[in-house]
Amino acid sequence: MVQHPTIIEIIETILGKDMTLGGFSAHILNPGATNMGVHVDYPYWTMKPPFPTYPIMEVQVIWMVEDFTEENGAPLFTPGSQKLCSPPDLVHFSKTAEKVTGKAGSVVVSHGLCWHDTSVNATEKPRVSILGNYGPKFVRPLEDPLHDVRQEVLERATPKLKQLLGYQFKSDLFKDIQRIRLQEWNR
Ligand SMILES: O=C(O)CCC(=O)C(=O)O
Repeated sequence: MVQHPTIIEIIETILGKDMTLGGFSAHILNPGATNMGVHVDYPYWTMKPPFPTYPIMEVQVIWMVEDFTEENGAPLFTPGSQKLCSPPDLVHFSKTAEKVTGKAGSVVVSHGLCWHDTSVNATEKPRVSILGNYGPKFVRPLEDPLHDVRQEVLERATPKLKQLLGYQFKSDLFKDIQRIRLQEWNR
């Protein structure tokens, strides 16, 4: 899922070809779950505003594991708020946010600076999403995507998957890359 070709094409257009995966997780809104709180995504919430317009620091992908409806906690976004480069304004958000509904298998691709929240799950069933966070390689990922990856998975991983997992930053390899770079620069 993390290397779905259409999604990768969109993200690479925004972040550049050498982006990496900052996190990949399931998000479950159980029946009765209230909204998570309006936010911008990592790493913007660690930074002091005004946030930079460029380079773009994060793109979030929300996979709808089931239908997202008006009632089951579909996310809310304020269109265009990424251009404000500011933390969310709750009053502005409450007046402008729009619920994003869709069929299972649909994907929301959002700029990390776009103000968003989840809504209330007023149904009897959990609402599940899978979240992919992609960022430029110079942003320290919140999770270590390589942590749980078994060796045999790495051995059959595509170059793109290795790149997404930050394989080049594995300490022993990283040293080799740094050494080669240094040689190239000194040539
Ligand atoms: O699960 C969702 O609908 C969105 C969650 C989200 O936006 C987040 O965790 O940043």
